[in-house]
Amino acid sequence: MTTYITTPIYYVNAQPHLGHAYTTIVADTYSRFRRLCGEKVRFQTGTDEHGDKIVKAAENDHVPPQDYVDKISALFRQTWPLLQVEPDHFIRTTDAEHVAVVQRILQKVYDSGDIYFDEYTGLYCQGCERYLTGKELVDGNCPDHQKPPEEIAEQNYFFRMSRYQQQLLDHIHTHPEFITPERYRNEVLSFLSEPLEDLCISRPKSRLTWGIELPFDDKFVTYVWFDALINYLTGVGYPDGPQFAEYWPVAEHVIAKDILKPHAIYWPTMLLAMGAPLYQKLHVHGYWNIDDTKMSKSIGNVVRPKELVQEYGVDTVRYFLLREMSFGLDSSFSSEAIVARQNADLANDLGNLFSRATAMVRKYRQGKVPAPAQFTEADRELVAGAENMLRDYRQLMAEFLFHRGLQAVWEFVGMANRYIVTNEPWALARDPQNAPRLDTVLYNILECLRLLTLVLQPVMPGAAGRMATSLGLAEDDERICSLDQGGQWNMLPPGTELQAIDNLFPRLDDGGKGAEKDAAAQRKKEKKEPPAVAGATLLPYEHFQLLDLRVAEIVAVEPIKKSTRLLKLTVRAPEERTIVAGIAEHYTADKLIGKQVLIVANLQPVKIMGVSSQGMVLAARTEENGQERLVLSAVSSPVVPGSKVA
Ligand code: ME8
Repeated sequence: MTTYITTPIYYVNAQPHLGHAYTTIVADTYSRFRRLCGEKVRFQTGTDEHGDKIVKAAENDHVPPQDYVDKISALFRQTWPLLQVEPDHFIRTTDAEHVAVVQRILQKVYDSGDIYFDEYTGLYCQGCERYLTGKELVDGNCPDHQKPPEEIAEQNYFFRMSRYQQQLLDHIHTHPEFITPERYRNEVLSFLSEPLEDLCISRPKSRLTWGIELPFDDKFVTYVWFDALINYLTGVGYPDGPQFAEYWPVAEHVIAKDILKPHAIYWPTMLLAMGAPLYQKLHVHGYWNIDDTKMSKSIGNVVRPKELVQEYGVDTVRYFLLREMSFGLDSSFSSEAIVARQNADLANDLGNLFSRATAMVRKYRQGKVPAPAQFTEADRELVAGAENMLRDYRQLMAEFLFHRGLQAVWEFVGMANRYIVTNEPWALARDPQNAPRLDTVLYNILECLRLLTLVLQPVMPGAAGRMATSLGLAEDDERICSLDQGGQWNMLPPGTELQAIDNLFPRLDDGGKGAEKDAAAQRKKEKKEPPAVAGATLLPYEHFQLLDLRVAEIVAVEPIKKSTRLLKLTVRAPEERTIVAGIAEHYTADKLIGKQVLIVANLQPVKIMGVSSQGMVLAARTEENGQERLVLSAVSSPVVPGSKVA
């Protein structure tokens, strides 16, 4: 199997920012994921260097266009290594081979009669570099650039786009995966429900010279979109390079919603006209806003990838962007959000699991991977949890649902943390008779770490490399680089020596700045909208999302010695865990067994009266006749234990 994945080629009229970084990290992660699946991958990005906008930017910079595009294109090229983005090819539309391919295609489409000369009067938006239809305007303005378009009348060449409308519609109907997520497919279908106009594909040299000359009329240059889209073909050696046949039929493009129309309408109709197969998939994502505001130079809130990496480190940046944005929807970036993810998901959940587990192996087994003995039910559950995670991860990452793929991974991180708590290696270590059990428990925890290293490779290649080193594995070891070779249990060779590494994800201290800012923002917000419940603090939705609330079924109840208030509950959610609850004065064991209650499932375990409690049961606290009463939470009809509450 092969994969060809591309990003848009970015305009060189602006320096790389968070939006460019996101799309390119997505494409890089996907290409690494496909490699992890054993596929041959080609990943291409690059720069779009022709057109009005670029000429204006060069003028502002007081340099000739060629010098200007060389400078900004280099900035893009230099940014990707900082983000551990490793494209196989970086294309520029000023590359001689690209110019030749564009001219070849223009001539072909012209010869077949799909390009004609005509006079046109239209509404031209400089920002979009295209004519807008009256329908697209909002209050007379371009909706993206908030400016009225100029009315321009000129003679130009046109591509008979309308001729391919029906063929494109048929293709979209018969290939539901052609444009995803579905909302964008629907947007394109709605656009195609009206007759398509032909596309103006030239600019007279009297107005613009910085472009690719039309091969059949030297008084015109090519419209920048017709030139730019063809980069995807040039990059794989169109029309007869050896890579073209291999990669073009499996091409997948990643873009944001701003350039949906050129990619979903112009591009496939161009391909139909030149007789080339259509690309396979178009993956469309939403926009990053900054603190809920549109990112823009004039507001001065543009986030630069280099600064992000300097502040948070590349692994955190990559993880945050992929985890935080639901692919297809808009998302808001803030430093509070990235710090919260670093501290909760990376430092607490994953980092602690790693340091705790490896420290125990060093302490109890001189830092060597022990050989496992017989598996118990708890071990088999852990293995089943890993298998579920691997299955979900594979499917979700393949579908570009990165945020959900990572959620599945973090559920497994939680499971591994709970496995440590329930199996208490420190207690096993006290009695040499438990040595085989301790070996097994430690081995299983190390296998969790290895599988986490494997699945996190595409997302955080740097951190995964350090995780591999700590497990005593080479960075290119198949057990952490191949889902097929490494995606099973029992792969870590006993006897392997662990290596000491620095703390994987140190907690970020924001010096209280975040808290202060939060409080200030909170006060501002509260002025606008009073809390729903007097005295309650309003939580940002993201904080609520950090809670893992689940339905748990109580399967056993034991009193806790010397306590009149506490009960030790064994619950299934769906795996068994112990929770200590202060409900002994309100419920007897027979009233509790079989009851389904709501729990917080991702609290850090705490020891209460010598019992490790892994979660919290939710209950209402009321007062009756001056007496406190606790009433357990419940669901209105029975559900599968472990069901998520949201
Ligand atoms: O449109 N959030 O180039 P461009 C998320 N040259 N992604 C964003 C973003 C944001 N706020 N802002 C930009 C062009 N992007 C053409 C493309 S392709 C043949 C020609 C990302 O520099 C996103 O991928 O304006 C978007 O589609 C792209 O940058 C636009 O880049």
